[in-house]
Formats: sequence, structure tokens, C-alpha cells
Amino acid sequence: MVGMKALLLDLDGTLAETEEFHREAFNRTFARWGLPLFWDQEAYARLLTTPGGKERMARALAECPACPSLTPEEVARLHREKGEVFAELLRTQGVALRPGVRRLLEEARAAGIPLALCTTASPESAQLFLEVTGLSPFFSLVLAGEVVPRKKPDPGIYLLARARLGLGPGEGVVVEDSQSGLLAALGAGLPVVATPSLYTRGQDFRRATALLPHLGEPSAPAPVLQGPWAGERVVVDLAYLEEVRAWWST
Ligand code: XBP
Ligand code: MG
Repeated sequence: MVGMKALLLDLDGTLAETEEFHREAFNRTFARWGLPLFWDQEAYARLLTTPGGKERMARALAECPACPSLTPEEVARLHREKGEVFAELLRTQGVALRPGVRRLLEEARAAGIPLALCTTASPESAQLFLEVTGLSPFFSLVLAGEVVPRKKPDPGIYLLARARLGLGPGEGVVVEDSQSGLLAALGAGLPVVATPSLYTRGQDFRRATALLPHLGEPSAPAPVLQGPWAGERVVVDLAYLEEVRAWWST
């Protein structure tokens, strides 16, 4: 029996490895503006601890003595332009979903379980991603960017999702790839399946209800590193998510 009332998912790093497109878009935008900033993978991994592209740019500018001081309006424009470059990259190159994502979304939809997308990325980037991947029809709720005053790890976005979906504590399950997303969801009273991504693999996931490298496919199940069935290989499906809920509430 499925008692789960909703499935909530993060976007960047969780549904797909999109961060390299974001990084490329930030760098191209810095170059267009003549700013002496370039984020290699190492710098970007460090900067990703600041969720939200605009906040990340503002932080890098503040930490850069050689950069001009930009007004908040200019930073907002810089971020909008970055979003346009990101959109162009996504449209022209497309992006593959991570293993098990489409399978799990299809199973949830077939079972009538509402799906919510909860991301710190801008609404424009989130909508375009859903279009490009054909996932738009799956999500009944999309919460993005500045829909809440404080971004993850603040629990605000998941508390808002709970309110919109009418969920009590533990009535939904969250899938996240980062520590900040994990803390946001736990802070909102929701169990979390963590599937770390390219940029988040070294983060602390000890508080995740379940930890796996990916959601798994029947042909390639995922090893459970922590949580229900630890040490076994599983396909994260609705039955497994029920076990995650039971594990969380004990
Ligand atoms: C993802 C992010 C996003 C993107 C950039 O965090 O931090 O900000 O890197 O997108 P999460 P924008 O996966 O935890 O939501 O530039 O559109 O903000
Ligand atoms: Mg993420």
C-alpha cells in the first residue's frame, strides 16, 4: 500500500547533471561583461555552497578585489543574462536525465501521486528544463528561485510545498543531491533520499534517510549506502519510498 501523498524533487544535480551548463553560462557572462572572474570546477564546487545563481555571483564579486562594485540591479541583470546563456546551452545541447528519474516519475504519475519540483534555480531555467526534457506534464507544482525569501538550506521552500500540497510531516518524500537541499527538506519535516551528484559527492549526507549514488534501473540497481536495505542493491520505486518513510518515522 502506498501512503505517500507526494513526491518532491530538486532539479539541479538531482534530475540531471546541469551544473556544468550553469558553470559555463556564468563564465561566458563574466567574459561578456569583462569581469576578471572565471570559475573552474574546483572554484565552482566551493561556490555551490551558496545556493542560487544570483547570490553566488554576488558572493564572488564581493570576494574579488579586482572586480568593479556592481549595484544589486546590475547583479540582477548579470544573472538574467547568465540565464539566457544557460537557456541557449540547454536548448542546443539537450540534457540526459539521471538513471531512474524518468522511471520513478512515470510510476508516481501512474499511481496518481502529485509531483513537486523544488529548486533554488530561477523559474525561467526550471521551466525551460522541464520543456527540454519533456517533464512538464509530470509536475503539478513548481517552486523556484525567489518564491521564498531564503533559499536552501532554509526549509522555506519545502514548508511552502507542504502547505500547497496539504502534507503533514513525513507524508511526502524528497529526492535531493546536495547537503543544503537535504537540510532544507529535513528542516521541513520530510524524509530524504539523497543521490549525490558530480559536484556534491564529497558533502556530508549522514543525516539522509537513504543514501544511494543514483535511483537505479531494473537493469542496474543502485547500492544502498545508508538507510533501508543498506548493503543491498535496489531500484528506488514507490515501494522503496514507503520503506524510507517508515524508516524516517521510527
Ligand atoms: C542549484 C543551484 C542553482 C543553479 C543555478 O541548487 O544552486 O542556483 O546552480 O541556477 P539546488 P540559477 O539544486 O539545491 O536547487 O542561476 O538559475 O539560480
Ligand atoms: Mg541540487
